[in-house]
Order: sequence, then C-alpha cells, then structure tokens
Amino acid sequence: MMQTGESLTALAEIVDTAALQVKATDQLSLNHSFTEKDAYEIQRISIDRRFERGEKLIGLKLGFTSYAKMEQMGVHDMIWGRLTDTMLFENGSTVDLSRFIHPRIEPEICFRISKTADREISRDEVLEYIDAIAPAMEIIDSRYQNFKFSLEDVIADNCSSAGLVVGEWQTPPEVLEDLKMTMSFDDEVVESGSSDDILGDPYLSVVNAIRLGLKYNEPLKAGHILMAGAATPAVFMKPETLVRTTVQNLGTVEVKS
Ligand code: OOG
Ligand code: MG
Repeated sequence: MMQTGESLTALAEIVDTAALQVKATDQLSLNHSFTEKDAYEIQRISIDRRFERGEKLIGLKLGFTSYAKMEQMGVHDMIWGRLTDTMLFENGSTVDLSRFIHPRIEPEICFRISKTADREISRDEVLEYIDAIAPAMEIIDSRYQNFKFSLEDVIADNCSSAGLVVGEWQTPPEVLEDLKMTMSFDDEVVESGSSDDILGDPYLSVVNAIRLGLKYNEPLKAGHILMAGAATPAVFMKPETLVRTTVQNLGTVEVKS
C-alpha cells in the first residue's frame, strides 16, 4: 500500500534518528510496506533534515554497481544516495569509529563533475562532464540491525552512506578499464579487484548517476563529486588500523581509525 506523505516523514525520522544517535534500528520493511519510489522520498526527507541542521550536499553516490557488492548484500539493483560535507574525511586523517554503528569500508573511484548535465548522456560524452578522478573509499554504516535490509530499506537509509575519503585528483584518462584495485588493513591486503568490476567500466557510473539524478530531481551539478560504487565487498573497520586503497595508475588513499 502506498504510504501517505505524513508516514513517509515518520519513516525518514526513524533512519535519521538512528544515524544521529548512532543506534541501529529495525528494518523499516519489517513493520511498514513501501515502494521503491516511497523509499527515495524517505531518503530525500531524511537528508533534508540534515540540510536543516546545516549540512551541505556535495554530490551523489551509486551503490551495487558491482556483482561483488550485490552478492555480499543480497540486493541486485543499482541504487543512489546523497553525500554531504560532514561525511567527507581528509585523505590520511583519523576517523573516530564511535561516530558509527558498525562501519564497513570499501574501495571506490571518485569523479569530480565539471559540467551540469540537463539531459542523459552516453559513455562517449563522459569526459566532457568530469574534470578529475581520484582513488577513494566509502565508509558505509547501515542504520539497520546487523546490516540487513531490503532494496527499499537501504534506499530509504541513504544507501548506508556514512563517510568518504578521496585521494589526490588526477586528470581523467581516456579509459579506466582493467585497473587493479586493492584495499589493505595495516599493509595486509583484505580485498582486491579491478576497476572493471564497477559496471564493466567505471565511467558508466557517471552516465548512470546523471540519468538517476535527473529522474529523481537531484541532478549532478558542476562542482559535485560522484562515488562510483565499490569494486569489492566491504570490510568491517577495526580500531587502530591504517586502511589504504590503491588504484593502479591513480594512486592511493588512506584513512586511520
Ligand atoms: C549499501 C551501499 C552500497 C556500494 O558501493 O555498492 C554501496 C550497503 O552495502 O550497505 O555503497
Ligand atoms: Mg559504496
């Protein structure tokens, strides 16, 4: 059954409060029925609450752009969420794990958007819309118990987004295929994959994020960043650990806990 505006607001408050109080909540879908469209509306309302508290939109993220992630989480459709300024950690900085419920970290690629697209674009046009690219990691922290959710649940929860760290910006190469990506904890490799694991070509993340942003009235704009989605499964963070991701040809990015 379609939820009314008022009850979508109540559901948005549940996920926002869980994030604020750093306390896991039941999956919304256990007690409420709502559609994917409703889920994006819940996400929008919950992120609006952050904006009201002063946070600023810095860009968008995609999720489930790799089979590794889809399999790990049992969810099989691409999703998108919003990134705000308070989620951004400086490369090499220390992250306070007490800010999160049960944080996981995953290796990604980040794009800087240089031109606002007012229509869908093709793969061949991507380089006209970005001016920089960087190795990156996303910290995800589902607001749901045991990191378990349906597709609708995770969309409502802003796709688990909780933090991100971006390495040095590079000039975008013509092709991004077949670049080795590894993530290590204190120099021990914990996950490795290839840039190809992201949609077969991470530049397709730009095509898809522009399409989805237009569809949901949250267009990617010049100056925004875009997280492409993880190439490998995410790994639970541990205290006192240096986490580093290396993307072949693009360099490294790291964060300490
Ligand atoms: C959802 C977020 C997925 C990605 O990069 O695929 C995601 C989750 O795994 O909790 O960010
Ligand atoms: Mg991610």
